[in-house]
Amino acid sequence: MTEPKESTASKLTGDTPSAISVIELIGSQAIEWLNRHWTPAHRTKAIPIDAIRYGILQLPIHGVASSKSESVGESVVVCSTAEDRYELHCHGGQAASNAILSCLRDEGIAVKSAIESIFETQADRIVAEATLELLKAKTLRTARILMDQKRGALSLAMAQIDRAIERDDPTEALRIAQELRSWNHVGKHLTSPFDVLLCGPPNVGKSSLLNRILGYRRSIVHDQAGTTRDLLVEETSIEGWPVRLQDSAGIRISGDISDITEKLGVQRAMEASASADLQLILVDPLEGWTEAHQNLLDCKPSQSMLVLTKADLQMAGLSSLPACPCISVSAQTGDGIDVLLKAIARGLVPVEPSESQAVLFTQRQRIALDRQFLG
Ligand SMILES: Nc1nc2c(ncn2[C@@H]2O[C@H](COP(=O)(O)OP(=O)(O)OP(=O)(O)O)[C@@H](O)[C@H]2O)c(=O)[nH]1
Ligand SMILES: [Mg+2]
Repeated sequence: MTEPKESTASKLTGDTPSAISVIELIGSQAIEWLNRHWTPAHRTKAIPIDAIRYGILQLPIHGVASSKSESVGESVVVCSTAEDRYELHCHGGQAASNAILSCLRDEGIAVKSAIESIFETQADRIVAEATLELLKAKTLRTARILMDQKRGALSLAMAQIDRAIERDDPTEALRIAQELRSWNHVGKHLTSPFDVLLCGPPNVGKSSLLNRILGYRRSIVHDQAGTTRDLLVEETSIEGWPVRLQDSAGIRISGDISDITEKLGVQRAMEASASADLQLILVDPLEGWTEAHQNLLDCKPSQSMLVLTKADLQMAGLSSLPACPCISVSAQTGDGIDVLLKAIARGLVPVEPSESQAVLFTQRQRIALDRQFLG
């Protein structure tokens, strides 16, 4: 005889104050507990699957109440989402959810964190991982891709690889794996941002452009060269992709630099250039293309974009620029900023995964796939 599975409860919503908290109750004890404590506004106590019922939950003030006067009533909406599975929607303050959870705990229902509960109740590990990552998604665009994985796109692709290996068809298995890997540059950034660096010589307008993209004055702007000394980092989203935008110290050829703070700032900027997913090399048309620009481009030729700044000053166009995507902007008027944002998005993700496209989205999944093809 198999042991009956323990009944569990977990709070699905976070701990910050909100209008509503949601507690999930799973297992055979759930309905027994509801019948003891919950009085529906309807005459019937039945809660069919997918139905939504309003009622009052009578909770003990301290421990188990022996009379109604030692208990408090909480308005709760109960939904049954599957057999022996219920959601309780109560008031959002800590008091209501804590009272419900401690009553459940006192009456033998195991209270678990939402994460523990997701992994215990979801047989498909990838779907459980997608549920977790979805909680961290900051944009609709990335949430849409994770939602596809939660609905089974990646699990299906992994099952197809397993079946191909079983029927001794390594070519097909490898084809599916290569297709999956071709989306890794997107999958790695569904919850952690792309690094986009603004770099170039002093005074080209890096800080002004950062402020214009963010929409507020995050960085100090001044006509004195060498205003920004340290790396300044701010998270935002560009065309629905999460981005860590970095403003850097103006880069000059190190032989010209005597100030130690400036030297360290330039060093940081060069390190950031090496690790950036995309660098925007800013060029002031009045100053033109310099050796410092060339050094930055040489560091990352395929992940660089040139940005001609101060377009409002209407200086003569530059003729001797390297062959590289180039956009003209004015941080002062905003001209060209929309075009630049679209170009950044295209530079980071040239093609977006189509609907239901399988995408590996955790390090564990990428390693697991690689291991399948070792040996
Ligand atoms: N007319 C005009 N001036 C601009 C524009 N962008 C920046 N500037 C001016 O250029 C000067 C330098 O701007 P910053 O944004 O501080 O330049 P930076 O590249 O961050 O400079 P450092 O931090 O010193 O390396 C300031 O006087 C800005 O007002 C622009 O689009 N149009
Ligand atoms: Mg600056």
